[in-house]
Amino acid sequence: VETSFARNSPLSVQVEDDRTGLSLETLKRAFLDNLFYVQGKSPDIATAKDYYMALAYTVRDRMLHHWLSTGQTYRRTHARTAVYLSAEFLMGPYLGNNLINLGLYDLFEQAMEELGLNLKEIMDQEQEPGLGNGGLGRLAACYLDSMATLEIPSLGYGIRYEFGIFEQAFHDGWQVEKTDQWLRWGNPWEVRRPEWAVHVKIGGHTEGYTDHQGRYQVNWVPDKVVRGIPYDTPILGYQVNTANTLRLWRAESPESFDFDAFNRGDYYGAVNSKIISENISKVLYPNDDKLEGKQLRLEQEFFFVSCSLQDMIRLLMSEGLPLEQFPEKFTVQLNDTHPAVAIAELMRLLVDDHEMAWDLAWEITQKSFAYTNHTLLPEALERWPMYLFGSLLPRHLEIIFEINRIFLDQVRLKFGPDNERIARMSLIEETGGRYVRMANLACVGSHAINGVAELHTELLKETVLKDFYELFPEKFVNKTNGVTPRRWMVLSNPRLAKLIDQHIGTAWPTQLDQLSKLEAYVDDPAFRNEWREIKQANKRFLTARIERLTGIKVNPDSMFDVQIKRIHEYKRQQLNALHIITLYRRLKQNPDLEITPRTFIFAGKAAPGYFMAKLIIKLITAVGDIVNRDPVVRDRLKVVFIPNYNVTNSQPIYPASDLSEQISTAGFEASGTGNMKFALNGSLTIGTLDGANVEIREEVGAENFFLFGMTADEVTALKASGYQPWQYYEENAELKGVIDLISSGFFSGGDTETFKPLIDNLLQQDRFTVLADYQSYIDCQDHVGKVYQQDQENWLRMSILNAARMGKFSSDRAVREYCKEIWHVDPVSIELQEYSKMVA
Ligand code: Z16
Repeated sequence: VETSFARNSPLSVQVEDDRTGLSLETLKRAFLDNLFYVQGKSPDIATAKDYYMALAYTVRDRMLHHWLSTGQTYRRTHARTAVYLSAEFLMGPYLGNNLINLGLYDLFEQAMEELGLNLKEIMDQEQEPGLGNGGLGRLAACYLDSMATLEIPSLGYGIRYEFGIFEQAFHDGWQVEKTDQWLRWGNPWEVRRPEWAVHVKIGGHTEGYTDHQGRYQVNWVPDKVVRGIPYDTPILGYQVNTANTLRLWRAESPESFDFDAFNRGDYYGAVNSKIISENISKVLYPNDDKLEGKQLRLEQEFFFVSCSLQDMIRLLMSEGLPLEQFPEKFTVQLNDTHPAVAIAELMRLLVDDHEMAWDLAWEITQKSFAYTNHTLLPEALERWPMYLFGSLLPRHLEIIFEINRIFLDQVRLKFGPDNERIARMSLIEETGGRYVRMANLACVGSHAINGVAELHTELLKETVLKDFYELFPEKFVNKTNGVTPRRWMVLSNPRLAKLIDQHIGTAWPTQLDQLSKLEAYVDDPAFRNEWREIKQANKRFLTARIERLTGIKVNPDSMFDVQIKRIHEYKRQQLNALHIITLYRRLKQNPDLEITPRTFIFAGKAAPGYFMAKLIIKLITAVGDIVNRDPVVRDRLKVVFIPNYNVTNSQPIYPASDLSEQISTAGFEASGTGNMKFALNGSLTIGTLDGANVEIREEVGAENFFLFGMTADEVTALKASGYQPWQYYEENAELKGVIDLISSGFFSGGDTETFKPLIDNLLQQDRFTVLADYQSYIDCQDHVGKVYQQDQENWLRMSILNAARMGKFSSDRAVREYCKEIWHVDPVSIELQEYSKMVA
């Protein structure tokens, strides 16, 4: 960061409105004031991090009026509130987003420039809170942005992991993980609220007793208590006064516990019990679509759920409302089954702690919760060994048994004594080991159940939740995912946003359907030129970044063919790799072959325990090592793997992409949301009929979408008929050549062992039908290459039409649907309160 201002700028603070004023001079003074009084630095010794912190506080100071006014308004009006319960919130960096939502980006950019500083360089200093794995956590973040923008009273509750998703590096082309230390430099956006701490019980046993009215009650005697401390972050809406709250819980030990041990002279024990308690919020589990049945994970889930429900009850009572009003005050969305234990915990709080009758408590619980499912993969469905569940949550297990008893009677009433159905629907699995089934609990305890794309919701009804659909058809709804255009266009593609502003006005970021007005310019030469220029400029910018991050020089005039997402067999990065090797072999066989120059860009993390995903990464980097250096290729193909994919690193990629790879096996990607970010920024999609791809294609038009591969039904049918992947290998010479080249050790220094597990798996199992879709994919890619090379005018036209027709995929649309059809929550607009009134 430039330091010229350090020499030129005299310090002058103490101006009355320095906390909140918006003039250029005030912003500059406020920044210097925060640098001096908060960071404790004078400009001559300030580091880049100090500038970031000083700027973050300067921005935060301009959010607090919104935040306090919002809280006061919600309390005063007893606003009905949407609560988003999620184990993950993948928020991304706050500084740029808050500046955009405040409408102060340009002003701050200028203020920094006048101080000899560069806003973008300062923004680069932020360590993003990577408190999520991928789509599910990022969806939660987009929904918070949309709820605030739509002025929906809302609260996000989750866990303040000390270590978020690991940082990814490469050694010899293999992924290695490093801990994420996002809190190392402090977090200027959060406020710790110890005054609202709560206690959470864990373990122990239950005791029955008869209360003063002669009623049977249960008392839970835990063997451990942890303290949950809320950390609050304001979530600004775009160009509105609303600032909602994201409340994340940190686990600590209750003072009394440390104190007891300390008094016994057991200093080690006192400190150790503190460490054990703090473990609960220590680290995010890095699995996306696979359950790791660890005790600590169940403790995390219960911990944040219990903290959050206790907090909601406190809020309800602080407004003077009775407990019976819980479902009128709050509607609680369960982001997957991770928080589904909330159903049992609310029952416990109502029945045991507040002595409410079971039937009323159950009515309140069912009215309060709704459940979103994000996957059909059976290995992702949460089920907890019953002994583990019971040892941690003995009272909840009893409650679940009772819910189950009543529920199975209901099943019998409707379907008769169908024992197989009853076994499938029971909240307890009893075939080979006993488990608590969290999806079943979520379905029974919620009034609404949704999938995240039309196809996904239909498949849910036909497969994993079929029995529940037959029992409760009225509960099932679809809510196709969306993404926030503020972060994914305005912030990350400012040049395109400006061009759009100039042609259709500035309402589109909150009314994304207005993008359709761009269709009028699809044949306008000046507009088309600018569209192309912007894509080129974004590609040059990414090119420089790629060289900085990987040392690889790519050609910004080549097609940028991009697949960025978690590495998973069902997402089929290996199919993409087979295509690259196919093109490489063609060039080796015919060096003068006319091919479209392409840069293949990958990014994404593999779960640390997922061997096959790590091997896929190794394959891609190994292919890159060969292809990028081979003189025969003459730089016509390049393969880069951008390390440490996260929100920050993804933001410059979408705007610079030509081709978006959405190539999952049909029926396996619940929705996808990256697919939306690409198309909104003018990339064309090559994809299967999976997840939201289906709806994207419907919107942009089949002629503007590169479709390939089997449908979900065809995949099912192929497997039912006995899929034999090796037959595809034997019958397809080009595919055989590609597979044999990998097997020969060509990409592994002659070693034939490295990729053997991957190849054996493809030839023998191929659960995700890679080989069956290979030819269709290659044909489609050949077509893509031709259009890009030979029909650039048409490509540009398709690019514009894609963006123009993506209005549906705003998270604002998704949130409006949740509000109308599930939550029944209305907007509450916020007037900034006068300070004197706020004190009163
Ligand atoms: C996740 O990100 C998703 C599903 C899941 O079971 C667990 C995690 Cl961490 C993803 C889906 O794979 C993706 O298709 C979907 O778009 C996203 O959740 C948001 O719904």
